[in-house]
Amino acid sequence: MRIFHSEDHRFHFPQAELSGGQFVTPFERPSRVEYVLNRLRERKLTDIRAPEQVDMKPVRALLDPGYLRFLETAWDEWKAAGMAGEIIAANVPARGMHLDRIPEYIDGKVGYYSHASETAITQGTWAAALSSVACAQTAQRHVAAGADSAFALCRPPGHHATADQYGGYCFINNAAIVADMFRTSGAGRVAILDIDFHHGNGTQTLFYDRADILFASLHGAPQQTYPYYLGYADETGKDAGEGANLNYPMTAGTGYDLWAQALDDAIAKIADWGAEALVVSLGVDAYKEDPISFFKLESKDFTDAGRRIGRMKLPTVFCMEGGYAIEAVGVNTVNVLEGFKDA
Ligand code: Q9C
Ligand code: ZN
Repeated sequence: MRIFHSEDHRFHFPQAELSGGQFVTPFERPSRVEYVLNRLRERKLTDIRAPEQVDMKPVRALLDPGYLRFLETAWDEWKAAGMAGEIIAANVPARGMHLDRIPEYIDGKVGYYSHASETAITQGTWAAALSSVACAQTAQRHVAAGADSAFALCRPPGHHATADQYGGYCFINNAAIVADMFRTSGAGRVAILDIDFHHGNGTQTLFYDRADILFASLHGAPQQTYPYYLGYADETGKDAGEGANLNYPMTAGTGYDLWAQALDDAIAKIADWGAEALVVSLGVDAYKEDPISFFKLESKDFTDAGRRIGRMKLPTVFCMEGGYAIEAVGVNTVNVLEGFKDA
């Protein structure tokens, strides 16, 4: 399996994340990628390439132009306004306030274009986010050209980002861009299977009313964990997209038996629906030792999950999402890829 990776992810290395009322070293940190690369090499998965240049056309086709301009210019505006620290949202348009008037001042724009305040924007965030998109896009082109699969080692991750909001460590939704590119490059129906511990609210929202892209997500129940305000089982899609959104929320302590049942159900529904290509939002934070999650998957379970996904025999792009048990992130991620290849 070919792997796409850019060193430019390092441009995004915020110093702080707001967690439990304190600023801590962000869970989503550059070293996560090193653990994945080391494990890939250990397992002789060495076809690791730099991505081609980012193609902004598919990005602009899916995302809000004002949001993209915001991401590109936020740091300069923040500095010009005399702010001393990293960009952290301190205000959001809450219930009863305007969602239709975008503030001019950067502090107001930051809240308008975010859905959570744990995620900092820094000087290099835009460059890193574009390099992450470039990895995903190059993987998509490789598979569209006939390869059976590819792994985009995306960082920063993407599945929490919508057309006009960042948060949950995500800025640009890599997996969504890949799915939409599969449509443009000829696939009639594309499925996105999101196995990250957190609900892929951004991906769901982007495709909620679309009949051509199915979204299925296995995740911690929103009553109990981030992103809290989306991810319930009764969110099934709307208008033409009705029936093309599948949520599998599961409660704290869920182990592989129940999780794999949800996976099998999602896989069967994706096959019945007639997907011609598959995008996997590959987070490994369902792991039992993950510091911010509550499922109980073991490392070998990721191999088994990869095998089940591989049995679908669909052209597949894996996009890296979360996983914060730093040293195990490499093993668990590569286990999915190896299980997939073994299927
Ligand atoms: N006190 C992804 O896995 N909440 N994002 C963190 C820590 C945000 C996860 C809570 C979690 C975001 C891509
Ligand atoms: Zn996650």
